[in-house]
Amino acid sequence: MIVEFDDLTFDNRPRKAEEFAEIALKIRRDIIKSLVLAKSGHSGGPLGITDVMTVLYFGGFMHYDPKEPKWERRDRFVLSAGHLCPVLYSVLARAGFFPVEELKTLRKYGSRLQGHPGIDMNLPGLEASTGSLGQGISIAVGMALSDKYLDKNDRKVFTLTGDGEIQEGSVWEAAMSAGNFKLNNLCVIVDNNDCQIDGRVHEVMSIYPIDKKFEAFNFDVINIDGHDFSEIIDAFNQFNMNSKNQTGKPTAIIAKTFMGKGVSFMEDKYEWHGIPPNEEQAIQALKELV
Ligand SMILES: Cc1ncc(C[n+]2csc(CCOP(=O)(O)OP(=O)(O)O)c2C)c(N)n1
Repeated sequence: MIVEFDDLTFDNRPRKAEEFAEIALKIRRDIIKSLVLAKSGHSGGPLGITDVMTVLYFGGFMHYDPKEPKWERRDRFVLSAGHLCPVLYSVLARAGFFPVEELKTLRKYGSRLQGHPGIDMNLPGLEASTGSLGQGISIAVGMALSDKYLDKNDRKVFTLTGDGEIQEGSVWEAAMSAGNFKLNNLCVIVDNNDCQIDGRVHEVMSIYPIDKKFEAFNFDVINIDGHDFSEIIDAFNQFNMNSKNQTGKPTAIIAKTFMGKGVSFMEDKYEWHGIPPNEEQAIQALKELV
């Protein structure tokens, strides 16, 4: 299958809710294209969290400079659910960190875009190696601790975790630390699609109620529809306000999403957790994503 990527990039600035749809569409198309070429990888989660990632990177909520990826005042994002990397790679490329064309190399031998993110690959914009579930959130807590108490700066740290991932006990040790140390500079996003590798989260091992758990660990919790751009914008604005309150709490945004969002035959189906579309399915998906 011949797959082409245009080289359009988007800037990072406050946008009205309706302006995000075009960017999110571009990213969902990138995800399908890179996965059909890779012939392996995770489709459902990346498509489901695309709207949240689009607002985070293109709504002016994170400070970063694609021309200077290591800018010392940048905010940092840690993809704790490392298997969702097709969406992160697309977002970073569309933000201008590296050529969009490189998305063709997803999961290829020697590529900077590995099946789970590795900082040893020196991919601009990537902050941490992740993929072993339950660890990225601890890395993010460490970053937020050092920013707040050692370097005493006003940088923010964002991390994204899956709702299956939060079955890992280490997630709650990280949450306990974040609450205890009042990490108002930390934003934990939970991708609540109720799907995991082998079933519905509430059937495999229920983690509900998610909001009450984070509240119990002294988080400020915001429940949103993860496909409603206005709600996503409001949530990140709320985190921005929380982050300025030095005595405050960390923030958890619980985003209700649908796995495979945007592609009819993938939507809300956990079977799409860890497989790529074949050529026929990719053609069908790209027909729908217009
Ligand atoms: C420590 C660890 N155990 C198991 C896995 C394999 N694994 C990868 S994703 C996943 C399911 C995660 O579910 P969720 O966080 O809900 O992600 P989603 O299915 O929504 O993409 C599992 C078990 C892993 N990557 N790390």
